[in-house]
Amino acid sequence: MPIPENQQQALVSRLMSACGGAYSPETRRKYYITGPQWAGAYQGQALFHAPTRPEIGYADIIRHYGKIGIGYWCTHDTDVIPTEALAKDGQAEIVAGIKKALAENNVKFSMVTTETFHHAVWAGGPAAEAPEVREYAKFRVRNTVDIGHELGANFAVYWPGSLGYYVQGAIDELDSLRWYADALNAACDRDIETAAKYKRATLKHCLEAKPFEPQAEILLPTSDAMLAFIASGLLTHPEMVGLNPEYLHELMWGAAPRASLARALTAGKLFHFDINDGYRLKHDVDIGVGLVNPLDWLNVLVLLRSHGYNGPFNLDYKPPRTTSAFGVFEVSFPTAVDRFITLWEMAGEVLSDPIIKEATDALKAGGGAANPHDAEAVTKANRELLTLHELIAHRLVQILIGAHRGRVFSA
Ligand code: XLS
Ligand code: MG
Ligand code: MG
Repeated sequence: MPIPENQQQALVSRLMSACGGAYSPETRRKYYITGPQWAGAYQGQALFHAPTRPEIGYADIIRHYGKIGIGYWCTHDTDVIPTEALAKDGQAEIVAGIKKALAENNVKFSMVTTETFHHAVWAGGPAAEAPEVREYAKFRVRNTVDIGHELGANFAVYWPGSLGYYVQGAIDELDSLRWYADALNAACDRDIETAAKYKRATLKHCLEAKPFEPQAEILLPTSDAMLAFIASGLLTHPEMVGLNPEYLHELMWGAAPRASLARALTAGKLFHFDINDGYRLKHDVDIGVGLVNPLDWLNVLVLLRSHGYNGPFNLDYKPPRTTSAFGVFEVSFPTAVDRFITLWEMAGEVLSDPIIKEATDALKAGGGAANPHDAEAVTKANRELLTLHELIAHRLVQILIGAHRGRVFSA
């Protein structure tokens, strides 16, 4: 029987509560979960897709986040401030409006990011040949730092997706990287000044990599490329600059996200983390966290919990275009938050699971070969122990599906 339009929201709400397993807004607020303006405002549009949802302003998005229990909001400089108003009176008015909306809904400001990809001024990238483009880029990142301090941010993010080209040979990659570093240096210098003025700590400046778009070729396509860039000597304050990896952006190029994160942690550069999901070697589909790769996500969170990551988890995903405006805040955001919390708590269970612990300890103890220089003896000493790798993987799946608590299916 067809479901008339005026009964559909009620159906969605009834099935949402039938799903159960939701956390209260108070519980959700205990996690460092941040909600981007652009995720809430996403209307379902893409290169081949017209929007499916109406526009929505920042005050409504902040209100919805507050109600759901997403305790932090973040934005690009131009998500709500028109490009022409940046660093002018118009900006001050909007920033005052944002402050008010945040305070009214008990939502804090976590991060500000400079949009260096959308406006026509960035057609040649944020580090184009023309000096005035580069001066404009400096102006923009300095202004972003100012907005960040004004609103109480702790992080600034930069996604240099337009640092690259469609056709090869016209730009010199070494020049581009040097010029891009100049902009980051301008941001850090401004931050040092502004933080002192506001008597606040400086921001953590986070680079975000994405391998395949929007340029055809990207100069800093992966988090690892960015680690090398940070350590290249081009930055005047490399200690202020780290990474904002995005789960899917690592998966997109075929990486193991957990290994990418491990390399960032090893370098002490995992500052911020964009959470979502998707598929290997595809475009940036930005699906809600845990909908595609929940087991991999569990493993990622085990790694982050074991190594004390305490930065934000930023819901940088796109509510699907099949989800209505009602569904965005009734289904999409609350379920994304709750899957994250569930996986985070499960990761805690993994860390205290006695079977995993004993298996891991046994692997680390090794078999105790009498002569560690004898390949055959070393191999033999560990042969049976190494079966534990598969046993641990099985145990992780059991924890994911609840089988460790005795859940079984009878045939
Ligand atoms: C785009 C990026 C973007 C950054 C911030 O793919 O994920 O949303 O997170 O500019
Ligand atoms: Mg992102
Ligand atoms: Mg993405």
